[in-house]
Amino acid sequence: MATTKAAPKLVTKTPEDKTYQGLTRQQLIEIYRLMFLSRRIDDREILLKRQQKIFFQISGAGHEALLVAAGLALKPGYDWLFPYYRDRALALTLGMKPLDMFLQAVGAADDPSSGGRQMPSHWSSRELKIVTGSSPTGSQYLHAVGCAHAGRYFSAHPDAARKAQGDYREFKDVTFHGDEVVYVSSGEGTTSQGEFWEALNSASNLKLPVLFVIEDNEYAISVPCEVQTAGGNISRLVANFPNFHFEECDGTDPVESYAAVTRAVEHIRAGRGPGFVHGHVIRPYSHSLSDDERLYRPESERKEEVRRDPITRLQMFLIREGILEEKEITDLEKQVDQEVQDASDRALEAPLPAKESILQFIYSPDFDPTSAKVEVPPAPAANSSKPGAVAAKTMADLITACLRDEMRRDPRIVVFGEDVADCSREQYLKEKLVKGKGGVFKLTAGLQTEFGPDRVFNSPLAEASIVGRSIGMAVRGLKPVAEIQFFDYIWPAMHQLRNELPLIRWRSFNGFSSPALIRVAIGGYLTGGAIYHSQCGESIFTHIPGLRVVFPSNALDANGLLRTAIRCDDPVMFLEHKRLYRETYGRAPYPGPDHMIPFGKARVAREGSDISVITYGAVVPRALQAAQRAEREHHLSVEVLDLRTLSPYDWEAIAKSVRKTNRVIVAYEDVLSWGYGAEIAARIADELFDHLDAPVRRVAAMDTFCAYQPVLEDEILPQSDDVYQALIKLAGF
Ligand SMILES: Cc1ncc(C[n+]2csc(CCOP(=O)(O)OP(=O)(O)O)c2C)c(N)n1
Repeated sequence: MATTKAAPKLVTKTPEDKTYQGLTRQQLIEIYRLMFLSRRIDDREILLKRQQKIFFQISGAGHEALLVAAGLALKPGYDWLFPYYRDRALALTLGMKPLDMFLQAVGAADDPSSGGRQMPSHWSSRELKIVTGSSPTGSQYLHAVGCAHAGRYFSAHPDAARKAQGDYREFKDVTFHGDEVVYVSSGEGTTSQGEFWEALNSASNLKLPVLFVIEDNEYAISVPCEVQTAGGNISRLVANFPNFHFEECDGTDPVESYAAVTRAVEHIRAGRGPGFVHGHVIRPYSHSLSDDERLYRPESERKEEVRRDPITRLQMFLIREGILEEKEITDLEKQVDQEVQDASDRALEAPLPAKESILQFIYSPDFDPTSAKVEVPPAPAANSSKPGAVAAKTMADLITACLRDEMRRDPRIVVFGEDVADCSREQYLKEKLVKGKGGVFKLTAGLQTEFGPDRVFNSPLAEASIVGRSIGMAVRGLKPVAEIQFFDYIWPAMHQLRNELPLIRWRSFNGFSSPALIRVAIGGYLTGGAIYHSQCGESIFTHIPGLRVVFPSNALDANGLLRTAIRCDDPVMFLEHKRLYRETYGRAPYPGPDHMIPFGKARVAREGSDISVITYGAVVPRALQAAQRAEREHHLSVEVLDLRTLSPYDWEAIAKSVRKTNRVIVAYEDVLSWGYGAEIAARIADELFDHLDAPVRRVAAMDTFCAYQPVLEDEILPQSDDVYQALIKLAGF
């Protein structure tokens, strides 16, 4: 049998100046180096995890080609990025160092992304404008939209970027470029999240410069793409969004990916709208080290995938094109291996975070809204005691007045939410065909007319989007004053409110912050408000570190606290009781444009010496009525303490009052069990036990929902009479 001798391998050197979709030979070598580096960091982390030297691992394996291509198409430190956990190769291409990654993997103090607080692959870098990412899938999409919106805003209003003293602006550097791109990515499984669609909708509608990158490895842990996505291909579903440039490419091929991303980026930089790149990639390792894909993927499928491995494919391409020889590839790989080894060795030696650092950066280290320095009393005219000298204004009036005054003072404030604009179809206003709406409670009426549609605008009916976009805006230095129309409908935004807004600063170790303000109309006593227009639930939010929660009971407090909330450097939830908006109780004259009340300072609404009632919101006037009656009928001297802010709350004032009266009721509108009063009552019992002459009592709503029929509503919600009865009982204990 004749043996056929293998023909000698012919390596035809390509001309040095040949390019591949604009990529030079040198760039292709660099692409290979970055892809290989990314893979090797994954491999090393896997080893370290098996040795129990790190505690979690999730890889970017199989996604490298698409991501290096994306990194090359973007400008480091110029464009903004909201990547997800598989984007290691992107982060490396932009300039993040292997050491930075290993420092996060071991949870070192010097982990630049989070100071040892976040799992590996949760990238963050202020210099590179890689905004701190979280573990929930998809929430980053809305941040990217808000971020792009802010960039657009600052380009149109460059004066707003200026620094100013005395509020959050002192601590926020604003940078922007007219042609910047905001990158955001996820796997194909995450496109099932509503927030993804909300983001596409707004980016499309507003023609925002967002680059959406979908890294489709066909699996979300064990769930394949045809289960996630109707028809199995996300590109087909999104194709009708206007203003987009769409690309679908082989994400294991860096040249094809680079061409696709570059075309999308060109479209975005030219201001024509967002881009969408759907790259088909592979996932050669299981989802994470906690997953074993052999349980749901047969050998045949996994083998087939190996053929598409972007690293081996590019290796072969470089050889075939005569760009590198095998020996040169081996040398390059050795260098990478050494770099990875050195970086991981250094990280393993790195000091761990000090336990004393745990509470750092829950709140702004720069602006303390609880400081007495924040206090500005009402202007003298407002304090005039002459009856009728200054007209008394409602809480609604003074909230609007504060918004208007602050918007005049600070061009970074934008007001948005459902129905908050005067009229989205501006020509109707201009032609004076309509008067304008300005909020379902009319608190933002006239603001669009005065400040224009860039600063006051309606959002789609999507609460997660309102909060998520606010986060992205506030990260960039805007001050979103967003409105949630009814507390009852805050729940679609819960994820953003619990897992994102209050965490941006802490999880990035002060790398980023998001001092957005969320105004929320809350509460019952509406006579017919029923289940879905009467809810309270403030304790759910006071349970979240990092979020300031304010709940004023009267016009003057609402004005002074809202101003502090706006100027503050932390995220704030500002709860406005609907029933108090136009109540006769608690009206006050306009206090001028600078009235500020520090957070965490209660107000003694009524002095007394026999019993303390600790309360807030709409229960304040009810408690005052009960106190007057108890005094009239039983000569009881009741002190009523209005907390004003619920997180932080004024423990000193509570303790002072309880030490004086030795008997205390905590009264609140929400359902009794697990409510805000539980914490206050527990702390009083714990720390003031020696000062108590009777058990701590709570007065609150029944443990049910608020019914429509007023007879039922009255029974369910705590009334003045309930507080009165509790006072009498407690006095007799
Ligand atoms: C909101 C949310 N739900 C569930 C999870 C748990 N989880 C983490 S990753 C993941 C799958 C994501 O799949 P895909 O978006 O396709 O990205 P891939 O991991 O495949 O790159 C799931 C379900 C999560 N992190 N967040």
